[in-house]
Amino acid sequence: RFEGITMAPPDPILGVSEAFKADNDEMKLNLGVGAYRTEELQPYVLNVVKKAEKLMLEKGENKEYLPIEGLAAFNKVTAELLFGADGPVIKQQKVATVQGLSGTGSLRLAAALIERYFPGAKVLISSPSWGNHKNIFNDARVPWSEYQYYDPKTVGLDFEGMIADIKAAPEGSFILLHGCAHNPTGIDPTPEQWEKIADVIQEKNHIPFFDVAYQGFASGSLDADASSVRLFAERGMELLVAQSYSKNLGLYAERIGAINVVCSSADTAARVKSQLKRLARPMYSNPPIHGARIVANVVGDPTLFNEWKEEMEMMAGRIKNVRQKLYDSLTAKDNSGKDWSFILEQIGMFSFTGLSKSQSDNMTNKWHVYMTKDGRISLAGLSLAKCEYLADAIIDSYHN
Ligand code: PLP
Ligand code: TYF
Repeated sequence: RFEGITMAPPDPILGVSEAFKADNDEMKLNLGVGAYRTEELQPYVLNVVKKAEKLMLEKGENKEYLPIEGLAAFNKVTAELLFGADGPVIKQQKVATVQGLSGTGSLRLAAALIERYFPGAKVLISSPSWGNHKNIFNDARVPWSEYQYYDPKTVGLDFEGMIADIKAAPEGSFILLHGCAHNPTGIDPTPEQWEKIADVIQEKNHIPFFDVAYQGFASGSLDADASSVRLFAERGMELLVAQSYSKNLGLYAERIGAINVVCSSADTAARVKSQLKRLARPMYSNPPIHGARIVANVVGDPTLFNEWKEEMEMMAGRIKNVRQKLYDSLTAKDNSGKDWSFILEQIGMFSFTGLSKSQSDNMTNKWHVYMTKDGRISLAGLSLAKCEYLADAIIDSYHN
């Protein structure tokens, strides 16, 4: 019966951590998975999370089931954080918000909605993108194709290619966009480019579908990191937004996020929400409560909310510091004349180094630096103390 089942390949990102654990070299460095580490390279639980949990314990809250759509207080604050409490779509109640199993589960719910109500519609995914995007749409039986995004020649955005591919997609396609801090490249469109992207999407009657996994974590500002989504929402467009609190609140394992569907009216939003609940029910019945309460408590309390912003700035700041130090070290050590400034232009948790698969293999096999094979490194897993070592590894791998 089960004998015929073959071994599945490891996850290309999470599998890197397993290989890292098995390495006993003292210089080893895990730059694979995108998870924040302190300067001592230890996992970090935010102080506001500990405070919110203490409050929850003191209140003696119960563990009753949540409704299918999740915790009402969470759904309210998560949509407000995204669109702004004064955002027109919030005021007009045009947003259907359902708590999801973090970013991944929320994307999966949106994929199920597309499969059911837009049969045959295609999702366009950036090339490259977060590896799990394709898996999610494959499993939901939603057809997808790619649009040009990364230009290896400039280690920058292929804006012309991106626009051309979005234009060429069948009318009414879903265009998957990273709200900020594009994973894996760290390359985001400029505000002017976002406007042009919105123009083309509107012209073609496409539906923007944002994946927002790094709000506040990319720049340190919740509002700045939501500006792409708000630009589209303020044009009165219908759109989808999946949110995650894995990175910005460090709630990775709590699986807390949401799917937001901006509709043309409050009435439509109510109907869409009812269908999202219908899709969630047979998949997992209802979502977990702990992370939802943490988010609701942190955002709902002005003191905790301010402390959260400070901690986010601290995390974003530490990543910016290692980004700068890595650039400085590469520039000082490398005498080939290569311009490393692309590293400073990228934002968020990752840097796309431009290292090929075999060069990435050299990083791991010779230097014990664990990273994904696409040349992505997580700067969140790097300390100032290790920048020089990493620069040596990168230069050696590049020029060999
Ligand atoms: N989308 C992107 C672009 C990501 O980088 C991630 C990972 O952090 C996610 C979605 C989903 O992560 P999670 O399911 O932990 O919220
Ligand atoms: O890209 C990353 O590293 C993060 C973490 O299945 C992650 O988004 C990686 C793989 C995965 C879930 C999260």
